[in-house]
Amino acid sequence: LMLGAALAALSTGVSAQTIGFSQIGSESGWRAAETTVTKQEAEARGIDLRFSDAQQRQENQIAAIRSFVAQGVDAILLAPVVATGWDSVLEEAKEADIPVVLLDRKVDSSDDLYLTAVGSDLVHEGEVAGQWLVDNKPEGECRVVELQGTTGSSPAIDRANGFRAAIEGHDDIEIVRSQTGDFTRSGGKEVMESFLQAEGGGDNICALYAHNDDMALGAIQAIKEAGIDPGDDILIVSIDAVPDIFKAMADGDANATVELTPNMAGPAFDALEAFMADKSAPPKFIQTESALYTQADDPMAEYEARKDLGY
Ligand code: GYE
Repeated sequence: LMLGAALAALSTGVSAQTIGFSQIGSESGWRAAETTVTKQEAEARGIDLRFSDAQQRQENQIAAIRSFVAQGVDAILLAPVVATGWDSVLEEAKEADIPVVLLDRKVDSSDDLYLTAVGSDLVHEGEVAGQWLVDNKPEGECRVVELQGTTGSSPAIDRANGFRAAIEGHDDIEIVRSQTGDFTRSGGKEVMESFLQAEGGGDNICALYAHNDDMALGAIQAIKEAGIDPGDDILIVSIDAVPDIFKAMADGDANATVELTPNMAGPAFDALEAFMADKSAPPKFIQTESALYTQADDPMAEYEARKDLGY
């Protein structure tokens, strides 16, 4: 009888959903929090989440998606490491009638190859960071160094463009060096060391713009080790709002960050549930908020509010 009931539940689709999640890796504190939150959201909703960590490699993500399709999952979440090269595998999922929801990064593929994309306005984040610098830079010429995210990823492309748009027309602000730190702390530290060396120290650098907080935190360490005062001698503006950047702000070592919620899965699962219930199509882009935080915003309170969230 119990087996019969279980089979009936399966055949009527009452059984829990199975959703595959192809995650990029664990390059940043933000990424780790997104993974934690996604697992928690799935558990709270009774979703059987199949998690795959691609360790930063697109080929691993493509293999994971193919495996999810072969397993016949009900839906797929994809955080795409780079923007290009997804057409074929997204077509395969579409052929198999498996909806794909993009998380936090965008793809260059046509938008009929995925159900929806949950994420922030990545260009706007760069603009907010750039505008903060325009409003807060010291008098006179300001030479900026930039730590970019993973090459070819949509946040690296969009955050670079947004920042440039914000400083355009401000002739006293100039980006003098720009290099990828791959969204990691170690990358940020290493590249900042090379920036300082190439600039003959920190005297000629007015500000650092980092495409995420982790790179900023690595750079802060490099700046301190060079005997320079981050947050004062070199202004630091970055993106994500991870707990440690608030600590750095409280210490006066960092100046501003733009918040990115790690909860992309909540809106993604909501959209999938509605779609599966009655095929109602969500908008192609579900946008999360991008709030600016500075040293004036009680950074220790912000740290406390986030420190247990899986970062
Ligand atoms: O800002 C960074 C991460 O894809 C928007 O990826 C995301 C970025 C996030 O590793 O910390």
